[in-house]
Amino acid sequence: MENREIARILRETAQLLEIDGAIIGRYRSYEKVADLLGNLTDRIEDVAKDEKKLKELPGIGEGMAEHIHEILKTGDYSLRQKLLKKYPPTILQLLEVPSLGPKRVALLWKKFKCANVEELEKIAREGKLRDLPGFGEKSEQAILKGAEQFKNLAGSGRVQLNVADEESRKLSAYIIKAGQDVESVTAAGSLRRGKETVGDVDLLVTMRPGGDSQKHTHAVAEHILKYPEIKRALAHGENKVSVLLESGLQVDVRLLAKKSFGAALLYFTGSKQHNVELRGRANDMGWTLNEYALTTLKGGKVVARETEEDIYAKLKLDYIEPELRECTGEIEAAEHHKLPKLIELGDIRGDLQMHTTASDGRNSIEEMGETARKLGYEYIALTDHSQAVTVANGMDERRTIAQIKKIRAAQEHVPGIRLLAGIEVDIKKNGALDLHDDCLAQLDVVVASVHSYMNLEPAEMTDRILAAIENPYTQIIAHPTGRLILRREPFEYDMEQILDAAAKHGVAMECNAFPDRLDLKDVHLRMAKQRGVKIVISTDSHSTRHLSFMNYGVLTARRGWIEKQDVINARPLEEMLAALRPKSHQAKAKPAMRSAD
Ligand code: DGT
Ligand code: CA
Ligand code: CA
Ligand code: ZN
Repeated sequence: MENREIARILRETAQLLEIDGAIIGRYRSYEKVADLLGNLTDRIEDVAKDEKKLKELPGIGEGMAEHIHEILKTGDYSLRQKLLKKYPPTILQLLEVPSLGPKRVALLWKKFKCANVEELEKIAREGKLRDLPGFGEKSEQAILKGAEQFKNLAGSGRVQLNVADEESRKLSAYIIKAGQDVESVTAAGSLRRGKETVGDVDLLVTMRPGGDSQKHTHAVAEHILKYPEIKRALAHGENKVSVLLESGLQVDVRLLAKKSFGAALLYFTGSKQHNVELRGRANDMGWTLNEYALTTLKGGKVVARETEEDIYAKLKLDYIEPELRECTGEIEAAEHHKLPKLIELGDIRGDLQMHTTASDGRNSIEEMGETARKLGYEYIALTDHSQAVTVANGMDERRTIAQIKKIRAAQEHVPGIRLLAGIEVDIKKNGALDLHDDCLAQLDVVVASVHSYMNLEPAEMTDRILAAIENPYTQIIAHPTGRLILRREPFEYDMEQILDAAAKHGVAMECNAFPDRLDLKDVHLRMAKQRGVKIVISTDSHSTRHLSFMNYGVLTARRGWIEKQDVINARPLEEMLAALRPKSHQAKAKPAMRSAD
């Protein structure tokens, strides 16, 4: 069982307990362990084999250890099941509606037996909420808006890219084990295109020549249906199996002959709109394109089908990477040999945002450095939070200076990778940075970002970010729109104006690779590139495990047509430092300031 799955069960238990009116200490203990699992490097399933190690983890005592064993053994937790008999499972949805918390959800249940978002909307529209204790007309409106947001976000039935990716890898590894007849398992659909959320996973399974008879295909389908993490089978045809996994994710598996793999991969990768354009083009050339092959209109003679490259070439197009297949000009670019040469994971030379135990990270400077070195990086910046972010134990000037010293000292113990002293300095409500200039001047990398007052009016938010960009110490704006995928909408502001200012002042924009963020997103990255804004792809890691999220940032950047030359941290150390907004600039902008280095 994955940590994420166990964390979900514990978190739901905590939420149900809170709705049920349990005392705070009781449900918080479940929440704390759920948080812990989210950041744990090791699989708890492995840790739990050693009772002593399990109980050494913070927050896990005798009782909690027993609960974890129960979950590992049964795949569920009896207390959660018991509570779910008392309340409908959909009541957990209500907790994800912005402006509703457990107390209000409990009240809604008590008064109206309301346990899902549709009922909530109905009650709110009928004006029945405003008279409840602690509600009022204003919160009724807020709840209606929240319900709408929920339907676009958490209630959309989509999952984050990393969740789909991990589930897809696990299932693929299982299918490969079906035996000799399976040659390959490939993810298609939105997952292959690297979309930030995935509706369902599309897997293509090719059979070895000779092993692709109906009998063999049938055996593979039977094997797939025995996958332990299936909640239920949705469809089971001759060449297609659709299943719903325990995690709630749907997977469509298609079994096909190797000879038409290219045509099938092209078709099932999509996007639908890209396919429509390709089919139109094929028709204009006197051919027809479907999931089996590109063939002549008359006579049905096969023109191409084995590889995507073949098919694109016959259509007189350069090969189009999956991330670009969104029908936003890629076909025209392919026709005129104008496609970008997209950034690749292997181009990345360092990571410029991560946290350590100095603020809200789980690992030390040395541990982060060591893991990054193993990933093959030349440099990293350690960027803990500044004081305004109190929930994350942000650092004031004194602690920041001490942290710089610690990073310099840690360098001795971590050879082979350069440890840069950085900060993720908070952008305050008025746009000022959260630390004194003379403190900021001593840092190698200054990353600035918003963590509070996220609902300002667009004009005020634009001015706030503009002020941060105009501050001569700001080098990178991190997670610029603040969105949390499927959970929180982006800030509203004038993106074009912000990007123009970033270009003018030489401030880089981050593509935050943390899969909950992916911020800037693809469309904004493309806008940034068109303005010559420099891009940084950083993981915003809070543990060593998160450092490998870089992959999702790169996918997002590729969807934004980003090339190696656009990305600062695809450059060697000295060039990267030279590409950051210069420190000399700071001295010039503020003549009274003496640079500290
Ligand atoms: P998703 O699952 O909502 O994240 O997005 P996709 O793009 O994976 O969409 P999905 O799973 O419905 O279909 C996978 C691909 O299969 C899609 O990108 C294009 C292709 N496809 C599916 N149905 C149709 C169709 O009716 N017409 C065309 N042209 N292509 C289709
Ligand atoms: Ca799909
Ligand atoms: Ca599908
Ligand atoms: Zn942040």
